[in-house]
Amino acid sequence: MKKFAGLAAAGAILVALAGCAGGGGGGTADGPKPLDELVVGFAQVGAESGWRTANTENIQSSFKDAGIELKFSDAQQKQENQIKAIRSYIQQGVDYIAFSPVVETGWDAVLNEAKAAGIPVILTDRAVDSKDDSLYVTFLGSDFIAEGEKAGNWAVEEFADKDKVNIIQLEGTTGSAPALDRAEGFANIIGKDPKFQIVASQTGDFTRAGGKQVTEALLKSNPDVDLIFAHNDDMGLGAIEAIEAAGLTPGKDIEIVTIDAVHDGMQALADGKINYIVECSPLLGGQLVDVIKTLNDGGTVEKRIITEEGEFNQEQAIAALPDRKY
Ligand code: GYE
Repeated sequence: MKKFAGLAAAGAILVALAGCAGGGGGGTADGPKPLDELVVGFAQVGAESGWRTANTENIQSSFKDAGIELKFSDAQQKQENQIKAIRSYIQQGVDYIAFSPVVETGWDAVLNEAKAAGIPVILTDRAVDSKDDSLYVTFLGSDFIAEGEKAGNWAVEEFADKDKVNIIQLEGTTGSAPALDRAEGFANIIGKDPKFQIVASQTGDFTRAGGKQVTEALLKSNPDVDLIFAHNDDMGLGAIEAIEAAGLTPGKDIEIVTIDAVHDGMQALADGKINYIVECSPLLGGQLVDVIKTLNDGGTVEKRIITEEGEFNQEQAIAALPDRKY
């Protein structure tokens, strides 16, 4: 297994080369701005999941520790709110804007406004779908296609002896990078063998309530399900409730594979109710602060900074839980 491969390298991906960061930002021709004079605006997606809560806490504490002022907004999973927050950061003349785009498309106009104002934008966690990659300095976050592929590879091994595997897929927020890419990665692997059939696939919007509601409805129309692939732990946790309410045993009658590895998901895995979790780390705050410091010093960063992650089976979850920070 490839667990934790390269984890140590994750913090070392930033490169500081000579040259201009592109756009304005804190660093000026006179040299870097003192950190306590920098102002960063962060437009968060919402508070939809355990992952998001951990991500928000980590970002806020990383900026506090670095002594950099952070303006923070929560868009409640609505793109229009995120666009408003970004516009307000532009008006306030912050030094940098960072955000996690709720969906992939529809950002060019507001990002052009930031560019015109000379404010560098850093994408954290989720990508945008734009032809113009000059609209952001870097995209810092996980490889969601690889995460979907890891879930698919586990399913191939787990069901090696079965002739037919019926799958329900609980999708994340429609149009979001992690929902699109995790579905694609999973399909890349299971699509090679026709014994795997996705009998139903619907969005649960990355929430526990959504996962429960969708699973309840889908189990009624698809009584013969072997596996649920949930795009995050929270929807998997909702699915557990729905499976139990249907008088079945999660983890046995219906197996579950999820992505994230937040505390409640890991507990369910340790309890045998989830069968496997692919890790997606929410701890992006330190890397985001490093990017901003590098740009402030007049350096450049790589256009894509990928977070390295592991995978957990039930024994590994039991071993990892006591030290898990989120
Ligand atoms: O997996 C999910 C959250 O964008 C990677 O968003 C993030 C996803 C995460 O709601 O739990």
